[in-house]
Order: sequence, then structure tokens, then C-alpha cells
Amino acid sequence: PEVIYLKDYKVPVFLIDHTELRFELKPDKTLVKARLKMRRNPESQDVTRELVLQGDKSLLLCRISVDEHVLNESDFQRNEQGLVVSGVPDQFLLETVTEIHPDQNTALEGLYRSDGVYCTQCEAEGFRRITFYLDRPDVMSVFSTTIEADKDAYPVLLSNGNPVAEGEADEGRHWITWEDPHPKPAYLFALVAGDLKLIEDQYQTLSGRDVALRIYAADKDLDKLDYAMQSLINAMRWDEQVYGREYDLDIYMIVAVDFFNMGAMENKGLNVFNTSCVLASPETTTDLGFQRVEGVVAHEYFHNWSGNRVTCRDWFQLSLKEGFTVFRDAEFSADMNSRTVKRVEDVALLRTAQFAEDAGPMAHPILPASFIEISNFYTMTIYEKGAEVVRMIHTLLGADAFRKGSDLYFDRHDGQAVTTEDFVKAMEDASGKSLVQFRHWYNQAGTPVLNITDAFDSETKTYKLTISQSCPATPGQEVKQPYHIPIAIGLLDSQGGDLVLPNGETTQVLELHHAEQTFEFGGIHEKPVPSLLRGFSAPVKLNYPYSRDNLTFLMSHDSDGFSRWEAAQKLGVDILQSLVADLGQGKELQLGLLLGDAFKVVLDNKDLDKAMVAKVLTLPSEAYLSELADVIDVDAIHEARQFVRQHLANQLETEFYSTYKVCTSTDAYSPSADSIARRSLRNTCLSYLMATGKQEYLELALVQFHEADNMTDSQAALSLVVHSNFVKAGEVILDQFYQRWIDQPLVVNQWLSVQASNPQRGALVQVENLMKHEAFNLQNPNKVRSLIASFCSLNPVNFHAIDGSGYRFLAEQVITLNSLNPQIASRLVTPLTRWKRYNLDRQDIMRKQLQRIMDSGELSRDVFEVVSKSLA
Ligand code: HT7
Ligand code: ZN
Repeated sequence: PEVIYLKDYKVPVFLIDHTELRFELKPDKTLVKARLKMRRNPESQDVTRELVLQGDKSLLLCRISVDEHVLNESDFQRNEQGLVVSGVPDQFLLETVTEIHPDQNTALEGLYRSDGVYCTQCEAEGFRRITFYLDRPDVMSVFSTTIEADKDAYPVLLSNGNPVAEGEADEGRHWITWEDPHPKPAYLFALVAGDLKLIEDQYQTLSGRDVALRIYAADKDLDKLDYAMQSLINAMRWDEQVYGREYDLDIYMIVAVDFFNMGAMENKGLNVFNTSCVLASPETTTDLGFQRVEGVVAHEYFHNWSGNRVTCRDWFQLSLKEGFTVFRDAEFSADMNSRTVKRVEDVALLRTAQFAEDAGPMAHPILPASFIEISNFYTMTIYEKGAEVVRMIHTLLGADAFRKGSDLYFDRHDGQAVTTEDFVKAMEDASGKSLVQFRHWYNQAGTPVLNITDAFDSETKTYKLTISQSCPATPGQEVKQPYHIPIAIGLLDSQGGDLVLPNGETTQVLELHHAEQTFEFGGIHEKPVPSLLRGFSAPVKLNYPYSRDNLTFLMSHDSDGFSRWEAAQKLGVDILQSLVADLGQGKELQLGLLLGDAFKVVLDNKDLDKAMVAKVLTLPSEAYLSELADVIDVDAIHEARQFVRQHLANQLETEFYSTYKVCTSTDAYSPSADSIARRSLRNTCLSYLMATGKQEYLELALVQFHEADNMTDSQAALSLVVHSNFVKAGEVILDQFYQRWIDQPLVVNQWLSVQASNPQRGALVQVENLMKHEAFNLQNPNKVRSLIASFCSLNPVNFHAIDGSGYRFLAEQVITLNSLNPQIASRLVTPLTRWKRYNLDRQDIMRKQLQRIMDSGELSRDVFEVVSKSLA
């Protein structure tokens, strides 16, 4: 397959001023009639008279005309990429009639059917599966869309913008025309047709305009839309207050569909959502689910400015909209809930999934230089690291200058398709701060490593921090230039108080520019304990020789909540890593009281946010420990972590039990930060109590399971029992759970996931059986994620079974999915791509399975790119 390079970007030769579409939806086929008003782009140097349109192989071209002159076969050529029309004038009307087959579309790109509902997914390059078009984000057009369909089966017909006309047609059919006044690229086009119900609300913008808010779903899900609606209203208000951004159409619609490759899509005025990111009710949705709904609804709404009004020039610029929008949604969630908890969760995700990506064969800068298949670049790097890079700009500029920069960016580029360079330039111009060196964050891949040492001179009363930076080689980038890195620090005296730093505050941002730099602090009377990288001010790995005493000290005294959690993580990592090493040397595991004592101090501190207590008490995950390891020893990491959990459970049994009781409440469910915090701590305590292996705590978990009035508590109990040695009890409640929720697909997905992530032996057989279960459907991405992806990424001991059964299983699924749904297939491969991180035995069997996929026949571009880069 062809490799596409950023350096080859050229402005489009032709533009489309107006796009008129007519969809005739019929049971056996859909006809797409397109009328495109086209003209030569005055900015293009290319004088060709050939018009090159993108169009998928599956499109059946029925008719094509230029200025009402029907073309015959000699006037145009079909090829793999689309259509080449020769001899076009400088301005013309291109008309096409195309036949497509949404029913056969299992890739879920373009127009497809989700449980009987027609819907579209056009980002990144799905529009070319609908009709022949200039399917690139820098071609922006005004759209007018007419949909005609059977009235009984598809009473609701939606597209972007406002409805302007409707009517009845023959044979029980009806039609409606939508017009979107805002020019947009084809990737933001959307169509929905189905038997949907809606909830409706009204929003008045700051300038007094009324906006109708509508959320559509299947009738049975209508009772689960209120939280999404409230989140949308909160997001609209927040974007006005924090960014000065108002909504710009009369209607904002969200539609929930069950078959969807990602979380949601920000189509102009008509967002399409995976049900998992919009439906929420206390009985069926966990706290995590509620927070996901809030975050994703806001994310898609924020795209209306950061993505739609100002869009990307080309797909290399993807992080322009995604990094910025993730930063915006993270800040929104932080403002709606607990800021520290949100930061801890985001950093934990970044450090496991994104750091691993940065260290693997698919590592790429947030502004990639090339790709084979753009769908492979909707990555943790583009989204999460992209957001961290925007956050660093915010940190370096300060909130006020950042806001000026964002105002300038939106004003300067409203209605344009631009680049990350335009974003950085606006930030520079508005603030006067040079971001020249900072730009390396955009074009260098890999996670920088900071090594920090310090020295205290009691005579001169100076304290010095020496910071050196390096960045490991990544594919195609051997040598890296030093980054401009904001490092927020504090210094603690021996009483745990913050010292006042040269900026007059207790936290100061040091700006690292060089490979090595020393920062001096005067007037210091005793050697302080440094609190480094407060709030995780840069996406880096940081080494400083903290003693365990330093870490317990920071755990209880650091004034920065994030750093208290970080100290606990570092302490946990230090202990777990030495136990993993002991296991490697065949030593018996031993653990003193230090960690438990530190945990006890935290548990006893009634002033702390319960959610943060729960976070601190949660040991570093197996995924994080794996990411940190030179060679990942899956079994030793699991065993060491289980050992420490059990040890802590025994040491602090009384405290865990009493905290569990304190956190038990009879109040009705609420997704408020306080209630979430209480449940989170209670379930953390329950998990430790279960780790004692005592029957009485099984009873406690079972009572919780049966009496819970919300999914958070019932699911937590379910997974603790199923993952414990109480096998029979687990089987019984799994069955009860399924029978109770058989009609709720999203809950059944959790049921699948609990079983897939069961670390007990035999999970693979269970997963294979579940693939034959009525609840499973390989064509539904949510099912694939819940069962197959959960097994491969949340169940390391079983997936990495030394007999290679997990790897074989995954390869088989990827081979099958490659032809059904390439995007899902290529995402699923990820755990195998990390083969170089394991010992030689595992490397060998993992690589063989990658090779097996490679040799399995005609691969999609998606799977080919990931597998070939992994084998290189
Ligand atoms: N911008 C949206 C991207 C998206 C997507 C990309 C590829 C294939 C399917 C997809 N569904 C949605 C999502 C977002 O970041 O808001
Ligand atoms: Zn997005």
C-alpha cells in the first residue's frame, strides 16, 4: 500500500462551493445523487484539466455528467482510489448517481445500518464510501441534503444544519431536506434515518439565541438520556464562560447507535454517539460510565469550535483538533468534578497506554510525517499526548495569555482548515512568548526521560537541582533535539511545609531548555525534599533518587494532591519492582509494615477527599509496572502485586472494614463527585477485604451485589467475587446478573468484560465459549471490545500464557475481523505489537502470530500497516 507523506501536501486543484445530496434509502440498495458546484482553486499552481475524485471500490457509478452533459466511458476512468474525469472546465456542475449497499457495510465507515438505523461515519475518509467526492478536510462546502425513505420504518430523517422542507412521496415514503449554512469538509457530514425517539430541551446562548437540543435513541433507551442532556447544557455554558465560544446553529442533535467503531463523532449539528458514551442510568451505568458520558458529550460539543469552525488542513494535523479538544474536555471535567482525581486518572492512562505506544513500533509524533492508513492514527499519542502538549502551552503562558491565544486562533482562522503551526503561532503572537524550541514536541516521537540530582550547601544556603533530559530513539528518529519542558516543583522543609520559592509562591515552573541544566535556590536553611513535576506538568518519565522515607513523607505532606498520589505510586512501584526481582531469583517474598503504615495514615486522615484516598490505596497497575519494566515478566508482576494486596489486606483489615462501613450509605444514587468518591473508597476497601480470602467478606460482597441500587456497587461486587477463588459463588452471581440484565446490551457487555478479565486459570476457554453465546456478535465493536479486547489487554496472565494460546486466539480474531471491520481488527492487534518487551520465549511466539496474520491473505491497509511496522 501507498505511504502518504506530510511533505507532499498540495492545496486542492478544485474546490466545491455547494454540495447537494439526495439519498434514496431502499431495502436492497441506496441511491446517492450528488450535484457538486465546482471551480478551480485560484491558489493551486496545477493547471491540469483532470478532476480526481475519491471513491471507494464498492461504489457503483450509475451516471455522471458535467454541466448536464452525460459522460461516456471514454470521458472518465475508474481506479482503485476513485474517479478521474478529463477535460473539465474552470467552473462546472458535476452530477453523479451512485449505488451503495449500507446493509453489507460491516466496516462501519460511510453509510451503514446499526440495528436497523441508517447512520454515517465519515471521519476520516468515510465519505468516499458514500459518493465520489474531494474527500479531504481542506475542501469545505455548503451542504444541502435530502433523504427519502419508507415513512413507517424510518420516521426520523436527520442531517446537518436545519430542516427546510419535507413532504410525502409514493408508496408510503417521505422525504426531508436539511441545509447546513456552515461550509464544512465531507468528514463532518452526517445522515441518520430510523425509528428513533427523542428527549428535547432548550438552551439560550449568552447572546440570547435559542437552541433546540435533541437527543435521539431507541424507545427502550429513552429513560437513559437525561444525564447526557444535562452534560451538554453544562458543556455549552462552560465553553461560553471559559473560552467565550457560543453555539452557532438553531438545533444541536445527538443520536445514539449501538454499532460504532469509536466513542462518538462531532458531525456539524448532528453528533452520532456510541450508546456506551451517551446512555446513563444509575441501575445500568457505573460511575465511570457516567463520567465517560459527561466527558464525551462535552468533547464532541467542544469540537464545534475546535474542529468544525476551525478544522484541519490535512489528516497529519489531526492532533490540532483532537489534542486541543481533549485538553478542553479534561478541564471541563476537572471543573465539574474533582480536579485532582481527573488529573490522576488522565496521567495513569497516559503513562500506561500512551507511553507504551511511544515505546513501540507504531510510535509517532503528534504531528506524524507519514502514514499508510489514517484510521491507525486515532491514537493515545494524537489524543492524550496531544492534550498534554496543549496543557504545557497553557502552563508556560499562564491562563490569561492562553485564553488570548485561543481567542486569536479562533478569530484568525474561523472557517478555515489549518495546521498545528497556526495554533502555536497564535499562542506565540498573543503571548509574546517564544515557542520555537517547544515545537519539537510536535515532530519528535518518544517519551523524554528526566534524570534529576540535587545538592545542598549548608554554608551558602543554596540548593541546586540538576536536570538532564534525553529521549530514546523511535522508528525513523534516532536522534532527538532537547525539548522545552515546563517542570513545576515545590520544596518541602523537614516539617512538611512548603518553602517560598523565588517567584514568591510555593510552586514554581522551571523551564528546561538544555540537555542538562542546573537550577539554584538561595536562602535555604536545610536540605529540602523536592516535590517534582507537580500536577504532572510535562509528559515525561522522571528519575530522582527518592528514599522510601522521602516518599512516605511526601505522601502525607505534599501540598499538591497529585504529588501525594504520585509519591504513593512511586513507593508502590519501588516495593513491587524489588519483589518482582526477588521472584526472578527464586526468593521467598517478604514485605515489612512500611507501606501498610503509610496507607493507614492516609485512611485515618478524615480531611482527605475519599476519591483521592481510594486512588492512593490502589497499587500501581500491572499495566504500569509492565510499562516500567526492562523485560516484562507478566507472571511475576501479577504474583508480586497479589502478594502485596494480600499483605496489606491482612495488615489493615480492621481499618478497611471500618472505612467500608463508614462509606456505606442509604442515600439514593447520585453521580456527584462526593457520592462517586464514597463508592470508590468503599469498593477499594471491599477489594482488600476480599483479598484476605475470608468467607465473611465473600458474604459482604454478596450482600452488596444483591442489595445495590446502582451498577457501580453491583458490578464491583460481581467482579471481585468472579475474580476470587470463590469459583462457585462467582458462577452463581454471573448467571443471576445475566438473567437480570439480558435486555440491556451495555450491561451485558460489562458481564462479558468481567469474565474476559478474570485472572483465574481457564479464562481463554471461557472467552471462546462466550464467543458462541447469544450475547456476542463479532460485527458489533462494543462486543468485540468487551470480550476479545478485554481478554487481551486486561487479562495479562491469561493472554500471555506461555503455551501461546492467547496469542493464537488473538491472531485468529484479527484475521477474521480484517475483512469484516479493518479498523477494529487493527486496534485489536496492539498487544501483539509489543512483543519486543517480553522475554525471548514469548517474543518468538508472539512474532510468529504476527507473521501468521501477515501471511493470511489480502490484508486491509489498516492491519497491514500495524503488523508490517511491528515486524520490521
Ligand atoms: N473525531 C472523532 C473521530 C472518530 C473516528 C475516526 C475513525 C473512525 C471512526 C471514528 N469515529 C469517530 C471522534 C472524536 O475524537 O471526537
Ligand atoms: Zn475528538
